[in-house]
Amino acid sequence: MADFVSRGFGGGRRAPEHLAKRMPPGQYYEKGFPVLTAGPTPRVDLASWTFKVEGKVVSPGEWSWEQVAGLGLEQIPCDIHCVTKWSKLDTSFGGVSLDRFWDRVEPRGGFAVARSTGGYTTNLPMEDLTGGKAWLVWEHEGTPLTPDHGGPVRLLVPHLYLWKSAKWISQIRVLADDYPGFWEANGYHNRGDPWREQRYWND
Ligand SMILES: Nc1nc2c(c(=O)[nH]1)N[C@H]1C(S)=C(S)[C@@H](COP(=O)(O)O)O[C@H]1N2
Ligand SMILES: [Mo]
Repeated sequence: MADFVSRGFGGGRRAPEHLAKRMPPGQYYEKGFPVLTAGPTPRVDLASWTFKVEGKVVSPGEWSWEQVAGLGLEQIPCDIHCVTKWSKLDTSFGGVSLDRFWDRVEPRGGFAVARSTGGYTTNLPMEDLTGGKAWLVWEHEGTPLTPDHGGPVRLLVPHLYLWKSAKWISQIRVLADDYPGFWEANGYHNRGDPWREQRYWND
């Protein structure tokens, strides 16, 4: 089916029929990659950037860019869903599973807060960050992640709304208790499962 046939009028764009089952409720089909950032895009210098994993872990870790990139480059085909209602299907990122970091630090808490250069935070249960469901990524569709999309390195948790995928990530802190991040403290749902339409705190 040609693209124009599936484009509705009045804003709500529908996915091509063969992709319809991959659209969570209330989402529209977006072919572009919109930018959504609260505040300015920070400059991250890879030479001094590090990724830290701290908190309730057996051995805290800090990795330089060379060390992160040295863990390998996995291609991650996925669909992404923004709480502002766009979904981008059949896209891909390149990066490394967070499981590689968990193997080294041995987490001992059930929750985590991801923190970005610039101060953005988002909270997730460890269940959503383990078992091949979350990555540090630095490529999008085969090219380096641009600064507006969180480059050089961002978190990717595609099974949850995209506000959980912290751009310009610098740290993950493992915790015994759950503490809301930036949007979660400002009315967004604590977990953010797009298939359950967990957009706002009372959804
Ligand atoms: N550091 C940081 N990460 C962030 C944000 C932000 O403002 N700062 N916005 C979040 C939100 S609300 C969304 S929808 C996605 C948007 O990612 P994109 O701009 O690459 O589409 O990034 C998330 N990660
Ligand atoms: Mo968002």
